[in-house]
Amino acid sequence: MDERALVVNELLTSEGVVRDYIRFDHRKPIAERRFNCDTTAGILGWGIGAAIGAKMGNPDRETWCLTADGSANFGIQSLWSAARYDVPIGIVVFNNGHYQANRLNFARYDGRMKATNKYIGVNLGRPDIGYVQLAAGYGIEGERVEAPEQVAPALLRCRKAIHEGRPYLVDIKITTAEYIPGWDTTYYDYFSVAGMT
Ligand SMILES: Cc1ncc(C[n+]2csc(CCOP(=O)(O)OP(=O)(O)O)c2C)c(N)n1
Ligand SMILES: [Mg+2]
Repeated sequence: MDERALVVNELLTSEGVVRDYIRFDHRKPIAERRFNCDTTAGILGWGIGAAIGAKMGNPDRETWCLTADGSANFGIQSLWSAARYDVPIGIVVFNNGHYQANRLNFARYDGRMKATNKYIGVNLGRPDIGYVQLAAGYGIEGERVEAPEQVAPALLRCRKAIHEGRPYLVDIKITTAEYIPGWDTTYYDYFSVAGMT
């Protein structure tokens, strides 16, 4: 990542990655250093659009959007603007297949979901959202990563694409943060409307 990169971070439970792996030298003015764009509001779905705006305002700066999977899905149509106006941003989806922040909050609430080990509304596994296919639908290149050794080559291809002037999306399957032993993370509140007739 460039020393003056703009990092738009919509990571929720994966946010520690930004603190652990990306350096921000706060002694320098923002114009001269890497900048972490975050929100204090906790609203989701703004990340990709914000990265597009950040890049439009700073065409000379390498720009990355690090977004969680649920959050990406909330604002995925912003890819249209990236495609339409050739906005070369790197989008990295931290895809844990869950609304993990909500699962953790439900666990902390210590109510019926925790007692029954059935957490409703938080497993995003069916359908397994194809972010690469979504990007392709907007004419944006991308790839899915399912093993650790695939991460670095994928990010290098992403960086190459954005330096060549094209947006690029990397969909990385990750494990859930703060996993509690014994958790049934496969359960979800399934019903089929088609099956009701
Ligand atoms: C617009 C909006 N809708 C709903 C929420 C509630 N909410 C907070 S965290 C969260 C789950 C986020 O899931 P994901 O983006 O995949 O991140 P993870 O928790 O898995 O790290 C949701 C739905 C919100 N913050 N903003
Ligand atoms: Mg998630």
